[in-house]
Amino acid sequence: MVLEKIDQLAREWLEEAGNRIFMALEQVNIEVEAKADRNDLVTNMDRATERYFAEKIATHFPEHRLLGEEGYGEEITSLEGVVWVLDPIDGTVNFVEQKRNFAISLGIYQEGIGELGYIYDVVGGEFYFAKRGEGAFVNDEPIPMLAKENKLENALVIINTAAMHKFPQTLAAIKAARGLRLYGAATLEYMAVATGRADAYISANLSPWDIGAGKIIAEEVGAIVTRVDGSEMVITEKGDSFVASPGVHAELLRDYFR
Ligand code: 2AM
Ligand code: CA
Repeated sequence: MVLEKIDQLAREWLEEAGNRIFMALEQVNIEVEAKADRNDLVTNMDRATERYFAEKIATHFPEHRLLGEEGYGEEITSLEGVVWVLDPIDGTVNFVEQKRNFAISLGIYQEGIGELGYIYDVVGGEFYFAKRGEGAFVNDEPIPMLAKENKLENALVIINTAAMHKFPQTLAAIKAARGLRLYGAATLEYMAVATGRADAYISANLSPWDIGAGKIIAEEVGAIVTRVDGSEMVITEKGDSFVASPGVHAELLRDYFR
């Protein structure tokens, strides 16, 4: 089965890429460049990691395509065939400023369906994985299904500043919640919801590689993933993202976003 082969190699490559990133953190020569704006950074390690995957995929699976942040893959607008959706470093600002709280993110899509998801928090030592229909895991321990009936008043919510600007009603939602948390890496914010450390994550302006793996893993434990208005989130299109446990998703949608 091709998915088994992909899984075996993806794990090897993620481990190797994680080791290289870990070693790079010890050295002083991380080269940082701003892309679109001063929050949007890229380093030599983002590029080296994506290039490493691009070469491995081309060698082992020449018919597969890569959709990656740093442009070593192809222009992709449809998810025909097998597509590797990769963010070599999600949370690059954290990588540069904190040397932690970043992750490698890889989602495997086959004919548009998310089959395998991996998020590797290299410094935190947490390896999140899900296979569609077979559950989600962190370091091989099953992640429990999310409680269905949580309420906003008991919920921690994660809402990024772009979403606060775009959706002013988020401020009232934060006030109604138990508290606000921000981590600065979309993948780890998705995993905070998947593991119940937060109940909702709302973000504007995410790209396919920010959400490709997170969606697969979060949905596998019963999280609801949509756009902020509740419509379907098509991962090939850039835009806003709203992931939450079922009760909190329904309450936020009903009272604030519809
Ligand atoms: P990145 O580190 O891979 O760029 C917080 O900034 C989160 O939003 C991170 O997951 C970051 O991913 C993502 N993000 C997406 N587009 C961004 C942009 N233009 N500037 C800053 N962060 C962005
Ligand atoms: Ca990135």
